[in-house]
Amino acid sequence: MEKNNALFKRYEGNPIITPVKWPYLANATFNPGAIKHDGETLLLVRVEDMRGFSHLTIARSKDGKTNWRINEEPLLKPEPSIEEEQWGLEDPRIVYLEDRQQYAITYVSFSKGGPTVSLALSDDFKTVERQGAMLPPEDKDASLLPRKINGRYVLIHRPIIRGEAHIWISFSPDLKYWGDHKILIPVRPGWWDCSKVGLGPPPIETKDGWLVIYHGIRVTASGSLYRIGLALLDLDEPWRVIKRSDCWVFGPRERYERIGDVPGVTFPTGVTVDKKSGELHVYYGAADSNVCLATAKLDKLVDFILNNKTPHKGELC
Ligand code: BMA
Repeated sequence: MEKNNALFKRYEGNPIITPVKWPYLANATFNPGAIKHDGETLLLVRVEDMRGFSHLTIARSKDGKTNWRINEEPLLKPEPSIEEEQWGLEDPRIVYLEDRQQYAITYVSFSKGGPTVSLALSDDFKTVERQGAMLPPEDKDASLLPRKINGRYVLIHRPIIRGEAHIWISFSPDLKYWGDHKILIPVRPGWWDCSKVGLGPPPIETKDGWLVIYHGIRVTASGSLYRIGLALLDLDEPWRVIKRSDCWVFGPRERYERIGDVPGVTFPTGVTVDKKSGELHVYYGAADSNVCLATAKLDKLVDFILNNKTPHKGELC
């Protein structure tokens, strides 16, 4: 039973997208990018094929919950002639870039040097223009901010440096050359997010700052637990973390989060915001198998993070 005061509420129709109902053969459908497009919710779903390689295919729904219409063809599939697309494309994040009036899709691609983050731009989700790898491997979990800050694009991402998996922030004048790299949200030794952290969906702009939903990993005797935390970045200086939640606010609990190809994984990658009601739809991969939905109120999340509240028994997650 979900408590009334839980920050995130699981949709009762979870999972909303499964490989069983996918229009073509797929092993898993999970970790989708999300955005509102043409008055509908558009998910760019990671589809793992029966070779273990992933591609990205569009699913649309009017209410963001039911009646998903799935394209027959991927929007982006690995192109063997491209060096960084040898073993699939994964975990897209989507933003609408205000200055260019284009959608930017950041996704994980795999070169022989390891996973890294690539960028594709699209006007209409019918065609995409690949921009190539943004930074050298190893890198994952990346999103742009939807607008430039002080004339520069902002990328939040998760390189692995010296074996450490912290969230970093980088800047670029042109989406091509990146610099001023800084650690933004480090792992916390001993905590629930001690092993690795990574950005979830694109940060959400609020009057109090950029709300970051991130995943934190603890490696246990029976595998990794992927749970969700919150942070708030300064609006004008997003390299400054104003707040970070002590506790995780969402984590694997339901059967569909505990049973699947990778048990114990909740992995949010997409969010849509209803400006009128302030309701968020957070789309996440459950156990690397299915797409699920959790809803939340934006003002409640911001209030929670600003006051760094401690949950009572049964609350929040
Ligand atoms: C991460 C990514 C995700 C995946 C998660 C859990 O490293 O590869 O795509 O959902 O691991 O397996």
